[in-house]
Amino acid sequence: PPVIRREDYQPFPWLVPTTQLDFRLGLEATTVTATLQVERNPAAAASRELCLNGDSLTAQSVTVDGAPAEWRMDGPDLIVTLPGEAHSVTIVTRIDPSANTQLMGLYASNGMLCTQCESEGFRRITFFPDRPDVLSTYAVRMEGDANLFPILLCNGNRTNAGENGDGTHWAEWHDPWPKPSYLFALVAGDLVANSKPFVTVSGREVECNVWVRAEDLTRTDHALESLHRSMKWDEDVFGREYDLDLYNIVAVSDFNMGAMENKGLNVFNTKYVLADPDTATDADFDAVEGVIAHEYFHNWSGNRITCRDWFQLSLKEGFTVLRDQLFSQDMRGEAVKRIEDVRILRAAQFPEDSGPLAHPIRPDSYREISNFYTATVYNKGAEVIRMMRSMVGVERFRAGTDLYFDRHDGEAATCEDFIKAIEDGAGIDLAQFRRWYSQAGTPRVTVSQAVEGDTLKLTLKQTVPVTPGQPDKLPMPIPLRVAVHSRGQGALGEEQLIVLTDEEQSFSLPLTGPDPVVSINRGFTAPVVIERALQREDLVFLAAHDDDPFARSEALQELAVSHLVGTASGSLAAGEQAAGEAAIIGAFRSSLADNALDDAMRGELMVLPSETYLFEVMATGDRKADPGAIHTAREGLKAAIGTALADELNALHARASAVTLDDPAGRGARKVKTIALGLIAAADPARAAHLAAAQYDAADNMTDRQGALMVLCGLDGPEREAKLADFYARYRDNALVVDKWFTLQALSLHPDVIAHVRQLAEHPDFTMKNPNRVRSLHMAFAGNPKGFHKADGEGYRMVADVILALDPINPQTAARFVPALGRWRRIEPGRAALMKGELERIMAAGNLSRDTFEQVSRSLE
Ligand code: DPP
Ligand code: ZN
Repeated sequence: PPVIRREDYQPFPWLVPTTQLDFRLGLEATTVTATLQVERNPAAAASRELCLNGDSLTAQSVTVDGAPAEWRMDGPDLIVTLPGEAHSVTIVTRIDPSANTQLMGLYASNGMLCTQCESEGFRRITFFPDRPDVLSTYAVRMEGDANLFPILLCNGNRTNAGENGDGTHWAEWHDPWPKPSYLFALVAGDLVANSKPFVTVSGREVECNVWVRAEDLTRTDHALESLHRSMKWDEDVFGREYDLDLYNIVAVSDFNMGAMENKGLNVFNTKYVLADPDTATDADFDAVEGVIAHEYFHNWSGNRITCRDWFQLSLKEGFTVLRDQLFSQDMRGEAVKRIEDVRILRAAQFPEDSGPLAHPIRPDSYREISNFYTATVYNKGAEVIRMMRSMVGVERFRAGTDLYFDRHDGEAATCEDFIKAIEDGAGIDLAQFRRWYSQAGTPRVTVSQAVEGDTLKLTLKQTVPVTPGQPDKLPMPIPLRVAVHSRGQGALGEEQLIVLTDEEQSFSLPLTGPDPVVSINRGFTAPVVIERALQREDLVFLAAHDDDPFARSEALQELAVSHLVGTASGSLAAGEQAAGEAAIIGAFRSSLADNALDDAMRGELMVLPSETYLFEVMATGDRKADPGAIHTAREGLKAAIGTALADELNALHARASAVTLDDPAGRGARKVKTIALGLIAAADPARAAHLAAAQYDAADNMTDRQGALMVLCGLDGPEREAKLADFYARYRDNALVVDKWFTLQALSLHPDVIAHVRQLAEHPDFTMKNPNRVRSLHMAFAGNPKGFHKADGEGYRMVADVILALDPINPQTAARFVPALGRWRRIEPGRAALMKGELERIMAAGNLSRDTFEQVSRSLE
C-alpha cells in the first residue's frame, strides 16, 4: 500500500457545491443514486478528469448532464472525463449493507441500517471526492420498507416525508451547512426517542432526540441531560451556539469507535448513550457525559471548521478533547478529572511516544489514516493546546479561539491556521512552540536545585528523545507551574509559571524557608517526564501538604514509581526497600486519616501507578522492562499496604458501605469502597472474598456490584463462581453488561486467566463480528499485564491469533491490537523475542489489510 505524505497536498481540481443522494434502502441491497454538481476549482490546477474515490464499489451507470459519460476505473476509483467548466454527474451504485463487517460505510446492525464515514467510509457508499476539503451541501431522499425502517434519519432538517401505499415510505432531508463527506450520516430503523427541547442563548428552540431501541428507552435520560449541559457550557465558556433546529443522537450496538459527530445526526456506540444505576457504573456515567460533550463540541471544532486533510486530524480532535476535558472538570471537579486525564495520557500515550508507532500530533505520512486515531493525536493534541492556554491565561486563550472560529468558519483549516489564530488573538509568539506539532517523543526534563542566598536556583535541562524518522530534535517551550515550599517551616510557596525554552536554563525562585522542596509541573502544565532525585521525606511532605491537589497525587505517584521500579530491577538495598515501603504506607495512612479530603480525591491518592506506566519508567535508556518483576513488586506493595493498614481499610470499607445510593457523597464512597477491597484482597484473600461477596449481595448499583465482582474474579474460591454465574443470569439480556462480564474475567488477576479467556472465546455470546464484544474480551486481555506478559508467550500468541482471525472481518479493530505486541523492543530479551516472533508470524501470513500491514511493519522496522 502506498505512503501518503502531508507535503504532497494539492487542492481538488473540482468544487462540488451540491450533492443529491437518493437511497432505495434494503438490508441486503441498497441502491444509491448520487448527483454531484461540479465546477472547476479556480484555486487548483485545471484537469479534464474528475477522480471519484471508491472502495469495493461498481458503478451501475455514469451520466454527465443526463447523457452517457466517458469514464474508466483506476483501481478502486472512478475517473470521469469532463469537457467543460461545470457539469452534473450522476452515478448509480448498489451495495450490500448486511455483508459489511468492516462497519465502514453503510451497514446493518441489529436489523437497522446506519453509516460510519470518517475517515474514508463514504467511498464505500458512492463514488465521491472523499476528502475533507471538498465541502458540499447535501439533499437526501431515503425510501424503504415502513415496517423494517419506520424511522428515517439524515443530517440537517427533514423537509418532506410520505407513504407510497405499497408498504414503503420515504423522507427527504436537507442540510443547509456545507460539509465534507466524512460527516454524512443516515439511519433507518425501528427506533424510539427520548426528546427534550433546548433553548439556545439567542432564544431558538432546538429539538433534541436520543434514539434507541424501545427496550433501552429508560436508560437515555443521562445522555439527554448531558447533551443539554454541553450545549449550555459551550455557549458560556466558548461562546458557541448550536446552528440547526434539530439534534439527533442514535445509539448503535455495532460500532468501531466511541461515537461520531456527523452534522445534526451523531451516531453513538450504545456504550456511550445508555446508562442507569443498575447497569452502568459511575465511571460509565462520566464516560457518557464526556463523549456526548465531545461529539457536541465537534459541531464547531470539526464541523463548522473542518480539516483540510487528515494530517490535520488533531486540529479537530486535540482541540475537542481539550474542550471535553474542561467541560468535565467544570461538571465534576478539576483536580480529580485532571488526575484521571494524566493517568490516561501516561498509560496510553507515553508508551506510544516511546515505541515504534511514535508520531507527531500532526503526522507527516501514513498508509492507512484509521491507524492515526491515536492517543497522540487526541490526548497529546489536547495537552499541546492546553499548554497554549496555560501560557496566555483563560481570557486571552478565549480571544484566540474566538478569532479562530471567526476567521475560519466554513473552511477546511490546518493546524497552522489554529496556531496563527491563537498567536494573533491571544497575543503570543508561538514560533518555537510549533515544534510541538512536528516533533514526536515525550520530552524529559531533568531538575537540579541549589540555594543561592535568599533564592533557589532551579536548573532545568530538556531532551526530546529520538523517535522513528526523527533522529535530531530541537528544544521546545515547556511551560511549568512551580512553587517552592519549605519543609523545615512547613510553609507553602507561591505558584508561578516558568517556561523552559532552551536546552538548559536556570530560574531564580524566592525561598519560603529552610529545606526547600520544589513542587513542579503542578496541574501537569506540560506533557513531559520530570526526572529528579528528590529525597523521600520531600515527597512525603508534598504528598501530605502540597496546596495543589494534583501535585499531592503526583508526589505519591513519584514515591510509588521509584520504589516499585527500584524493587523490580532489584537495585534497592535492603534498608531502602523497607524505608520506601514504610514511606508509602505512611502516605496512605495520612490520606486515609485526612478529614479535609473528600472520598473522590482520597480514592485518587490510593491508586497505585499502572503496570504499563511502570514499564515505561523501568525501560529508560538502555534498561528494559521486566513485566513479571513489575507485577510481583506491585502486588507485593499492595499486600504490604493491605496488611499494615488492615484496620483502617476495613473501617473505610464499612463507612463507605453505609452511604446510600443517592447521597451526594455516594460516588466518592463507592470509589474508595472498591479500592479498599482490592488492597484487602492482596493481604487477606479470605477476608476480601467474604467482604466482596457481601458487597455484591448488598449492591443496589452497578458500581458496587462490578467492583465486588472484579475483586472476586482475581480470587480462587466458591464466591467467585457463584457471583459470576449470578451476574450473568441477572444481565444476560443486556449486551453492555455482558461485555462487563467478559471484561472482568479477561482483566482478572486469577492465575488461570488465559484458560478463562480461551473458554470465553467459545462462549455462545462471544462473536468476532461485534467490536464491543471483541474489545470486552480480547482487548481487555491485551491490557492485562499479568496474562498478556505470561513468560512462556501464550498471551502473545493468543493476541496474535486474534489479529489474524479478526483482520479479514474488521481490519480497523484488528490493527488496534498490534501496539501491545509492538512494544517488544522495550521488554526484557526473553519476552521480546516471543513478541517479535508473533509479529513476524502475522507478517508471514500475508494478505493483510492495509491497517494491520502498516502497524505490523512499523513495529518490526
Ligand atoms: N471523530 C470521532 C470522534 O473522535 C471519531 N470517529 O469523536
Ligand atoms: Zn472527536
